[in-house]
Amino acid sequence: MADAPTPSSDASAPSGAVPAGPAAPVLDGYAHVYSGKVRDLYAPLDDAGAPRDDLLLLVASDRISAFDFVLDTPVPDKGEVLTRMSLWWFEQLADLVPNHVVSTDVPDAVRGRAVLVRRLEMLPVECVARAYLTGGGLREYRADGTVSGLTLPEGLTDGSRFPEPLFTPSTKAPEGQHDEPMSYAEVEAAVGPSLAARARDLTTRILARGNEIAQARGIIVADTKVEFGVEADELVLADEVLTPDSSRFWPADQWEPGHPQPSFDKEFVREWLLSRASGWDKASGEAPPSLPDDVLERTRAKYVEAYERLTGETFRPRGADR
Ligand code: Q0N
Repeated sequence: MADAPTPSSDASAPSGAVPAGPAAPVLDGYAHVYSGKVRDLYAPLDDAGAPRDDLLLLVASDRISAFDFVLDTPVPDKGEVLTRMSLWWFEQLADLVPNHVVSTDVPDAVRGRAVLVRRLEMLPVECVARAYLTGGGLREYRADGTVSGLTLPEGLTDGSRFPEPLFTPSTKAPEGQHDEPMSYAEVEAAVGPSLAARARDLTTRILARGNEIAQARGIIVADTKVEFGVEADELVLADEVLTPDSSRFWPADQWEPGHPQPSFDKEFVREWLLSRASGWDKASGEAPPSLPDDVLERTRAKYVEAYERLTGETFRPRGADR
C-alpha cells in the first residue's frame, strides 16, 4: 500500500504497480492521481483547472484480488457495497474517532462507490489490529512464540481468539511488495510516542468495537488494517474501514480454531481457482483465469450478505447506470 500517490502517467512505475482488470475511469473535473489494486484516487480540479490540494476522490472499483493477483473479472456492485459498508462503519465509530469523509455527492459515473474526502498527511504506518491468530501473526507465533514482539501463551493455534485485540503495525510497502512487520518502538521512532500510542489505542478499539457489532450479526472480524491521517495534531480515520478488503471476515457459525477458517467473501473464488476446473496452477506464477459467472454471482451475493447482515439494511444499488 503506497503512502504517496503515484502519478498514473509514471512510465517508470514497476509493472506490478499497474493493476490488471478494469481500468480507472476518466472523470470530468478530476485528475487521476493514483490507482491501487482495487481503488482509484483523483484530485478535484479547481476553477483554473488545477488539482486541489485539500480534497481527494476515493473511488472503489469492482476489482477483486485473490492470491495476490487482481483478477480480470470485476464483481458487480462490489465497489458500491464496500463503499457503503465503510460509510456505515464511519458512523458506528464516530464517537471513537473523526474520519476523512466530506461528501458522497460525486460524479454520476462513480455514484455510490466514491467518496470525497479531506486530503490529509498520512501516518507512514499500516495500523493493523488482530483479534484472532492467523496469517502473518500465526507465522511469527509458530517461529518464536510472539506476535508483533509480544510473548503469548503456548498452545495457541490457527484461529485462536486473543483476550483482546493486539496492535501489530507494519510498514507501507510499495504496491506489489509485501508490508513488513514493524516493532512498536519503530512506530514510535517514525511518528513520535504520542501519535504512536494514540494509533495503537484507536486501532485496537476500532477492531474491538467492530467485533462487538459484527459478531452479534454472525461475522467475525479476525483482523483489520486502518490508515490514519493527521490534522491539527489529531488522528483522523482515512481510507476504508472494516470492509472485507481491509479485514479478514469469517462466518462466525463456522469458527473452529485449529485450521484455516473459510473467508466470508472469497471462499468461492479461492475454491474455484484451486480446483481442477480452473486449470490454474497457483505455483506457476501465471495470472489466474477469468472467473465463471456462477462464481462471480455467488461472490457478489457474499458481499451483499455481509453488508445486509452488518447494517440490517437491504442493499439496493444507487450507483451509476440505474
Ligand atoms: C491516501 N492512501 C492509501 C487508494 C487508497 N484522506 C487521504 N488523504 C491523503 N491521502 C490519502 C487519503 C485517504 N484515504 C490514502 N493513499 C493516499 C490507500 N490507498 C490505497 C490504494 O487505493
